[in-house]
Amino acid sequence: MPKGFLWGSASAAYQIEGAYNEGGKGMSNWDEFVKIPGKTYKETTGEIAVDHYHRFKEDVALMAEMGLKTYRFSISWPRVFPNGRGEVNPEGIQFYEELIDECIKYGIEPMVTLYHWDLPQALQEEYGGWESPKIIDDYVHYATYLFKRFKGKVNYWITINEQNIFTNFGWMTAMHPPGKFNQEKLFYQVNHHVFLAHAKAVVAFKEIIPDGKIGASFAYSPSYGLDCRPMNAMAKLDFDNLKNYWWLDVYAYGRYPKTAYRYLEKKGVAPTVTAEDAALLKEAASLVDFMGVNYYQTTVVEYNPMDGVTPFAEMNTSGKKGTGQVTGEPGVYKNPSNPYLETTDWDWTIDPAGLRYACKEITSRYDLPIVISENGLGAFDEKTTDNAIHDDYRIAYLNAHVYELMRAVEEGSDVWAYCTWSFTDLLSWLNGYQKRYGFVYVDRDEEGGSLDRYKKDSYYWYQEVIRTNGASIEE
Ligand code: BGP
Repeated sequence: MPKGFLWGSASAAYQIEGAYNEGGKGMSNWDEFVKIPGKTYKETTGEIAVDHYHRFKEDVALMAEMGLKTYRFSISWPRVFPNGRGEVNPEGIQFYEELIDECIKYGIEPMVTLYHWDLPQALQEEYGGWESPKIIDDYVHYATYLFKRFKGKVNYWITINEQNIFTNFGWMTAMHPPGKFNQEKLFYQVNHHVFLAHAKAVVAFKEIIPDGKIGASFAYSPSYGLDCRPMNAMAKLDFDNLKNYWWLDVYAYGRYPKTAYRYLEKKGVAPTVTAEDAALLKEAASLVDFMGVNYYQTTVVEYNPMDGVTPFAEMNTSGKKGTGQVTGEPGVYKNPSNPYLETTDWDWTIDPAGLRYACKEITSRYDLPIVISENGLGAFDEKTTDNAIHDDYRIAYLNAHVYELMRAVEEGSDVWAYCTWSFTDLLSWLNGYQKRYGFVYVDRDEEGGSLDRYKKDSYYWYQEVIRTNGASIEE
């Protein structure tokens, strides 16, 4: 990889910190949502998570020993502003200051995500959170406070994590807070508010830290058309406009894809865009430094008749292979499985070449540098009696993805960073603690555990990848 390449790992506050009611933290939408029976796997919560709040020094020391170049983590908005705005919580901000200083002490570049889904519950209750445009200024106030506070320490910032996912789960499938079902018009309006919050924060950022780097992280599932039947080729085009470019184009170009907008307008669910909004989105798009990409899998696209499948279906959250179902938009597209690819136990396709595809498409469409802000394998891991974890399947997965990433760089993509999901094991939002992603095993399950840390085989493997700057990757 190019000199200075940022080999990293990523996490999110709610999934690792725990200490949900300590240090003056306010409640988040997730603290409340997980109390609703049936929403999470075996009713798991992040109340303790993997206790990173109390063990961050141990975790960062493990990162340093591995040689990690960057650590991407998120700041919990309600830990910093318990009411969403107003007075800052000194203990909350101190925690992040110490975490950042600890990273810097070891030469690990901190990469901060401002919003990884844990919204102050106070704002949810006051005006419906992202449903109200009022959130834009509250988000910008929060972001601006952090830019000023950590200027000179944090160079890489991510405004929003996976806007496409949290809004879809929050307002369409009811699987994330606020748990609303099939509210399509609201879904697009909420997204518009998120775009404006992102854009305003980017503009403010460039005034405060002009030489810093900022972008959003998108959950990018590149699509493959099922075959060359024109109706399937058209379905792929429509899918891309509605499910990928709807977000990517706004971040990079500052505008919605026209044909998708027209389709949604006809359906009566397009967001209202004022001239002022349009100008702000354009301005921010001219200022973003990179496209953040969370890459896990690709999608197949086929035409879906009017009486075909809907966006609503059972999701595999148990790790029992084959329990996921096909979804789609009636009259437009559906996403059947890919017979050429293996899947994980949670039915996610394993497609290393898709990562190269994603990079190349972003490079040719947007010509922006790329930060791979997440990529990894969720798996059942087993700790042996001598405390080893032989996760050769994870090594194979990551090796193949990094190999393809290196090819994307060779083929012209400007990639700055590669963050695996995740460094330690952590809570999966809907899949409990049994779906593990880390290089470091955390001794806990759905019921609890000692929370002790153990290095997996993949820990030593990544250590070598970093030491050789990718030369140890096998073809
Ligand atoms: C992304 C999220 C992460 C993480 C990851 C793995 O969508 O940004 O927070 O959870 O996916 O997903 P899961 O935990 O569902 O396996």
